[in-house]
Amino acid sequence: MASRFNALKADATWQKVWDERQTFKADDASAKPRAYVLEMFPYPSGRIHVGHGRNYVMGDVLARFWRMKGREVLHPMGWDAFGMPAENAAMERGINPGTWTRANIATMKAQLRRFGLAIDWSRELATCEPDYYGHEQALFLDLFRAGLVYRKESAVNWDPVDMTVLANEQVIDGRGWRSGALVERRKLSQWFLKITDFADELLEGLGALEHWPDKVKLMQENWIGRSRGLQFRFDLSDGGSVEVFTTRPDTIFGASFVAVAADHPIAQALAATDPDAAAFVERCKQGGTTAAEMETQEKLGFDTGLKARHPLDPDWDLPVYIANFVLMEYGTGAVFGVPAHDQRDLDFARKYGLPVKRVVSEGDDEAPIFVGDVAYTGPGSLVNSHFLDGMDIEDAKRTVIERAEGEGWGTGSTIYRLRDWGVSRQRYWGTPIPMIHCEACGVVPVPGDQLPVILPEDVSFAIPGNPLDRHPTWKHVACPSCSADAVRETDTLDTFVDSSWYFIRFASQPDAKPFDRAGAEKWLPVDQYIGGVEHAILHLLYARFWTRALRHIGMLDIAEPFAGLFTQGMVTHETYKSAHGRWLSPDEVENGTERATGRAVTTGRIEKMSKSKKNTIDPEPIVDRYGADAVRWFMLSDSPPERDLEWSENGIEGAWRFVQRLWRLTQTDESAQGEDLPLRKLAHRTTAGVADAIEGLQFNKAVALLYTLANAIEKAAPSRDRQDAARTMLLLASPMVPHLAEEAWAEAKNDGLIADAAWPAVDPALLVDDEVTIALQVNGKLRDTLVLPKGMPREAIEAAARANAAVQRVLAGAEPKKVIVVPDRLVNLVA
Ligand code: ANZ
Ligand code: ZN
Repeated sequence: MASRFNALKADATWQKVWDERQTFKADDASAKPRAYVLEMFPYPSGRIHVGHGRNYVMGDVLARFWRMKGREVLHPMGWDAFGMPAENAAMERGINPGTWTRANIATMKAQLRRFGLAIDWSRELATCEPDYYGHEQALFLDLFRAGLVYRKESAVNWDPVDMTVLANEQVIDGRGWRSGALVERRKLSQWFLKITDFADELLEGLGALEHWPDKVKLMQENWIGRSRGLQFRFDLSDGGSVEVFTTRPDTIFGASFVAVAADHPIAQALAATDPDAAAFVERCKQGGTTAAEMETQEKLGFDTGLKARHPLDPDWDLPVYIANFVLMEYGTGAVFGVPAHDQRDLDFARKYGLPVKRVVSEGDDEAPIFVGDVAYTGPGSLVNSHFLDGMDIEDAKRTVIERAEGEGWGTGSTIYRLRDWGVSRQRYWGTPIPMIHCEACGVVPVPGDQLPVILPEDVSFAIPGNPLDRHPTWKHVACPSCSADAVRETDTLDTFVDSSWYFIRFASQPDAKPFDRAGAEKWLPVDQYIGGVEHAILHLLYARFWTRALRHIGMLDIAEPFAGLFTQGMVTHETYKSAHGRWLSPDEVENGTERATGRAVTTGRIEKMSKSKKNTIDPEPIVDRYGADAVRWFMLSDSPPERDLEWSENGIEGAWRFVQRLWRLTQTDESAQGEDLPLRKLAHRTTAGVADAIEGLQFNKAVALLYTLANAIEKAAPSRDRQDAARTMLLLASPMVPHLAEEAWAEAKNDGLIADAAWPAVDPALLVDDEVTIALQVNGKLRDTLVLPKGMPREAIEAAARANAAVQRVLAGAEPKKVIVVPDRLVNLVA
């Protein structure tokens, strides 16, 4: 019997055994109840850091637990393998993106395997391989045929120096991240998916997602941003009119100006004849396209000279401006400004000296002239508003909408912040969009039998721009419909498309089609999805949309892809800077000095591990030193999983000591006899508690329960119950420390693997507390408590109360006039 647990040896042994026996292969044909556990698949950026590790270990514990509970578990892994970093590596270091990506996958897979994860590797997929993205192209064309894909002009961020389109995150303070050049907005024809058709469904579907965090549902709700309001028309002094949308029709008498977006037809028409207007419109094009950026920009306007007639007062004219804070893409691209009750409008009005009239008041101040620079956006009643005066905001909204509809100048309407999903990316390393441009026929989809459209990998990044455009042969094809010379679409799909259906492909992966409907429906929805909160909006929304779109076209009858969602915290670490202000990695620092130079180091904030701050920790050397189980245990034990975990070497050492202790405790004396009821009860309670904790993803709680059980076993004298408790503890700990568990299981001469063992049964009788604490009162005042067996008869309880020393002292020999007994709760002696 080994006295010390040799973790490295056990890791290697059991990982090999699980592999050879295909222990974690999910059986599609199984009759057991199913469970699908999924962590968001990683981007193969280079190496795994411990933050990734924590994510996969959490899912792993749940997957192993559900197997032990008798479920057929699907727990797959793959690679979100397209994306910009591969192109950056190609540009910076001349490495081919495919080569770089595949090498990273190999490295990261080997690293992940060291954790001993219970993964069905037979279903591994990488989105950069034609056997994945080819099916994606087929699905894209299915959606196209169903009318859910269309093409339109849309603005992109254009870097005039690098001659390339930039993603929003590549625009930093309005400049290209590489060139530093001021970014321009340009219009390009791009492909869109009609996610807005599903806006109501996606919003209302959130209601059914009971096992999702509220904060994520709220973020999705805000992103979809359904607003109800009034769309109405102002007649203009030039005989035309302008439509505006407002969510605050109640404030209509507080209007001070009308403003249109720079790309609104009115602005465009004026710019065509007025050079000053043209210059202003041009100026509005600078800067990024994000709403956040537009929000923070200084408010700027250009007076068009036009006047807008107030719909409720023929004698009231409002000036019409072109303004940089009005977005063409939202509502009608035109607004009326109410400075007293909207901050942007107030900033604008103060800048251009426009009237600011109060129309909503919460208190006594009903003065029409609004002072100060903070708009009032709270509740209240209407003032200075003719027939609306005295109404609350909701009444006033309803009244104005009714009036507008009655008089025919407006209609109540609902608009959404959600925009259709632009999926075209002017990038190389992505799924080619399966479309062909023919001069005669226009845009022609690639016929199904010509899929996949394979991304050529013999490309060069020596010159800026998209290598697909420059490839000598790739884009030149015959038009599928007229056979004339035509060219392929050179844009690729947003990588969020790749991650919108990978969980379906994991569930079913035939060669000839994206998935088999019945096969996929067996596993879906994912029972527990685990990932970072940074994906709370886009990825989850797109995957929900894609799933609903497939249902809409009859390919899959699943409404929501992820029944349960858990967003885990980040792993954090201190940051360090050298005397020269360079970031240093934790390995480069020792006792507050830089290892290489001996110079003092500045210790910075504790931050989320990231490559840019060099504060990442590579788990591999740690696993080499302590074994996988200690690392797993630490990741699970230290803080609630939804919170951040600060990585520390001490924490790992503590975990390693506990693993050794567990090992000693499971080496029990086989011949021990005798009972230990309290320990037996604790073991059953712990079994129930750990199961609840794992199912609720409260791993730190499960760990705490196991510590308590371990302590009790350590203190207990040898007995049959102690031996059973140790065996129970091993089973309960096995999802977390699976290598140790297998080793101890085998040493104890059990048949089979502990990974295949059943979760211990709980005897409910042993869970009930059969002792109760009874309050002892004299004249209603608490004097002591009694611990008695549950369900004692009244007389016995009363006798015990009378015999209590504290009670006797207070009574001082007096006979109580009355004794009130509430069985199992309290005794009150009234003297
Ligand atoms: C008058 C008004 C008065 C407004 C007031 C707000 C407060 P949400 O709720 O986010 O949907 N708006 C409408 N279209 C716009 C566009 N294309 N670009 C910029 N702003 C636009 O926002 C709706 C409100 O945002 C609308 O209601 C409109 O301003 C503005 F006290 O109309 B409001
Ligand atoms: Zn043609």
